[in-house]
Amino acid sequence: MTSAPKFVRVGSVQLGHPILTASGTAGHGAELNEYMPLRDLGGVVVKSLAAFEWPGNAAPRLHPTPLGMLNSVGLQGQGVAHWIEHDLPQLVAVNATIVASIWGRSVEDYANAARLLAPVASKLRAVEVNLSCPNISTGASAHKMFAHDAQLTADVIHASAVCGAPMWAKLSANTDRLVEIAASAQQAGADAVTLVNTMLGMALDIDTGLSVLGSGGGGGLSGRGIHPIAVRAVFEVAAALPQLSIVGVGGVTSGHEAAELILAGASAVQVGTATFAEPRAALRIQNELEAWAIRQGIADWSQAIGAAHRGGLNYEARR
Ligand code: RRO
Repeated sequence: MTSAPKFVRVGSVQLGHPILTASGTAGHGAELNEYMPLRDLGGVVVKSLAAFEWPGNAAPRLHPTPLGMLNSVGLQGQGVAHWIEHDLPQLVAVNATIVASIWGRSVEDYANAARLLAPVASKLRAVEVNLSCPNISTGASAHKMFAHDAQLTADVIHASAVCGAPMWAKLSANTDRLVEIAASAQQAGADAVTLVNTMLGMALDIDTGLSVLGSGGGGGLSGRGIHPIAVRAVFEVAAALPQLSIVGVGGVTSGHEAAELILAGASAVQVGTATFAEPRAALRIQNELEAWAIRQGIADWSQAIGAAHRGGLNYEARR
């Protein structure tokens, strides 16, 4: 085998490669194209967009941790209409495979964001419906997360269908009901689930005794430290819902971690936090994943996707 598989299927859509950028880590538009040709990636998932402009949380919004990063960006963005006018044309111009992402504070907010995207649906490969932002409210108060509730998840997916593009439901691993919630998203019409968003986390400044984040509360933990959580989430959902396509995300810093998520059952993999330290990370990881596929004699990504559930890679050949 001298060349890697040519494309991969995620639900009803086809991507040229399994590696995409993760939402919130690759700008709103084509910013990363000056570091690598975005058209060469499997896709670009843009920062979550609302039907309205939203200021986000107070600085500091990021805090490094020993094995990753905490963030409380707070969904800052200029909204879908601004994105369609200013950012989408740049992504189209560089020939990126575009996945938009939407968020809201209510089911109606999602419907509004999805409705605004509908006129440009033909330019989008999919819409990722972000049900799992850890920073939807500021302060230390408990917050509501759509992805921690199977019914709310279904309601949001139903409401978002008006976008007219295949939907990927982005879920949270901060629940013991992930399989039930993924099934609910699937039944409501999600074409795939994206597993996982950041984990709920917090760090304190021991001089002030207060949160290190400007929001005054916790944030979302990403990076290397959450990778095994993502692998397990993907593995368990793939085992329970074998017909549901999964996009894996969480602590992917090399082709090794991307391959793990694919073996666990992900059809595609997103690269997030690694991009902050290394803007070309997604392309490097894509090359490493291809090299792995060639070494393993993988002619079609379907041979690798979920192989951990079928006795491992090349199970028949090893028998
Ligand atoms: O903007 C954020 O604070 C944010 C979002 Br929308 C998300 O989905 N995950 C995250 O860690 N931060």
